[in-house]
Amino acid sequence: MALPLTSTPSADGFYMPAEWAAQSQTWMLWPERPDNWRFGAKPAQKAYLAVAEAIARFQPVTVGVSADQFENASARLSEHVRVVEISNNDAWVRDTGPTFLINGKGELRGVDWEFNAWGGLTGGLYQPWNRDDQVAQKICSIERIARYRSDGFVLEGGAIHVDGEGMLLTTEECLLNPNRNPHLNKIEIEARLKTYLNVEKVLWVPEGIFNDETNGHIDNMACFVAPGKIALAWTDDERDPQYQRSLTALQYLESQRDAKGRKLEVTKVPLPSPLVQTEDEVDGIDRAFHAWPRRAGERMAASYINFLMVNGGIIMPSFNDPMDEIAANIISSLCPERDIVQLPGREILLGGGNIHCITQQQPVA
Ligand code: KQY
Repeated sequence: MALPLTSTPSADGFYMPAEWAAQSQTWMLWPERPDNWRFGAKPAQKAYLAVAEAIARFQPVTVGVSADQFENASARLSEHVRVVEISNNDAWVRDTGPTFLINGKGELRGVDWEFNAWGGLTGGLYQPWNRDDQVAQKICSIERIARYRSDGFVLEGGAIHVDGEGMLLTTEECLLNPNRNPHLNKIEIEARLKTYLNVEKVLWVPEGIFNDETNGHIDNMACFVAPGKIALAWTDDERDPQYQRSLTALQYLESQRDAKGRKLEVTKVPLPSPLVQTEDEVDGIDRAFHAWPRRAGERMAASYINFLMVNGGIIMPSFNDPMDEIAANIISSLCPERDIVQLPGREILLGGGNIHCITQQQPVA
């Protein structure tokens, strides 16, 4: 086994590029656990398959699959998608896969973040998570790239966004939650982010989307769409618990400058009307002691911001809501050079995330 590097990305001149930088492929994992995905994960598998095939129209895709599901996934996915065996505890490669780094000299490396299932034994979503914690190492090994391991520092890829020009966007709600790194304060966490991702400045949005089971991942709330430009999840409904969260984020972001001194330009992207889990949906999920229980009537953290950039395109969720088209038009106006592909996002949302959470871009070195 290749041991992790003992140096750091910033010392070695490696950094995380923006999502709009050229990509060589996208990684996904295949969903199967019946205590998170209803009806034995069959509807979720269809939704993931649609995402994989949509991405494959733009660039190569690799899907990691457990041994048990290898035949099934291989038979269902088209010949445009590579299938490899990667055991896992669930299918959120944004959080369990590596964060890929480049050095501008043709080299690629990965950061293998310590993972604790979004909160470990204090609010984490399931246990064990040991296989999830090995996903990044396995992907780096398949790609034959060196990796940095962040032992002692828990992070998920969905908790960060970067502009590739020195800026990192995150939320206090997630990164300062004592269920991630209780031994570190804000300054120490910021120092780790700078070391592992080689960024100069960290933007701390106070909170993410209301009732997000990741403790407010930024990838559901706001993202860079270009240098100096941010898209932010928004509601005009002052009675919605999301309103104050989005307003505080807007006021904070509009008061900030980026690492190049640019004033940030923030565009509001409306949320769909509040979506709740139905009794039927919850009924299809296996009850299990070691998994987060789902309840009918509970609001889900639906957001159009949870989209993925691919070469020449954007793959974003729709929710069968009048805002679907409005949100797609706004994202299209922010990224006019990209084709927008909207895919039904509810089935993925039922598992606790969306398209950005189930994908991981690998940049061109
Ligand atoms: O938001 C993400 N990056 C992942 C969501 C994970 C939810 C697990 N049930």
